[in-house]
Amino acid sequence: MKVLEYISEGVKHFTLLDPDKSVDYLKIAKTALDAGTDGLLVGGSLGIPSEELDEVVKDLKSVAHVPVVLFPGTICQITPRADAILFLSVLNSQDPYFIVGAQLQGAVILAKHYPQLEVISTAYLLVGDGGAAGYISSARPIPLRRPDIAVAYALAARYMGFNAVYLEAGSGAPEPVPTAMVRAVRKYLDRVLIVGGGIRSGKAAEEIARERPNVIVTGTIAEEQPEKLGEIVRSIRSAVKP
Ligand code: 1GP
Repeated sequence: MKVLEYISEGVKHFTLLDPDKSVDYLKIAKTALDAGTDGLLVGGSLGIPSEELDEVVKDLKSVAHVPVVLFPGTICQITPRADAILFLSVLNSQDPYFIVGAQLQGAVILAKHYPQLEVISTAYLLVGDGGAAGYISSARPIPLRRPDIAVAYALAARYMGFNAVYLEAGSGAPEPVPTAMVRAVRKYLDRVLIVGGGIRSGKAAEEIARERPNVIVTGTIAEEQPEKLGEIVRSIRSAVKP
């Protein structure tokens, strides 16, 4: 099954592993897999050498029975060992490089060298704090109280043909993407919706899951309080139980 198809069904939990931050990525991944995470995202705002990324993804693939998906912060974060890549365009960046510049460089690498890698075109929208991703990509984050602006961007992404929209509060953000914003975007978006950033509790994950995004991503919690991952995964499952 293609990864896009897999994430289109239900509400899944993905664990973000940032190899630049976590030396213990394999340990974190195993904890997340034991907790029942549905997939692993690999990447971060700052790069690591591509040979290292290759090794990281190889290691993760050896333990994971779920998809391993690239979440590149730079064009160096591409390896054919992953199952898919979120081909990100930061639609609310003020710098064309992050909207289409890096993408044209990355597209050539993908087409020439790794045509087998599944590509999931993703409109990446920074919200609220925006974190390191927002800072580095020169984004003008969507204010937390303006779900209408998020909807406008999501509609633009849909009409532009993106496979997915990713609402990102930023890694370690003080608060997650507001549920009202997720609800508003879900209402208009008939594509994959991914939500992440600042989710630290089962309650926060459950509230977001009730709005039926397709993927909820947590990263920091896996590094700082891995014991909470089980609670987060269970909360998502119980929120969407028929
Ligand atoms: C993925 O950046 C997030 O979208 C991860 O955020 O580290 O705050 O969980 P946290």
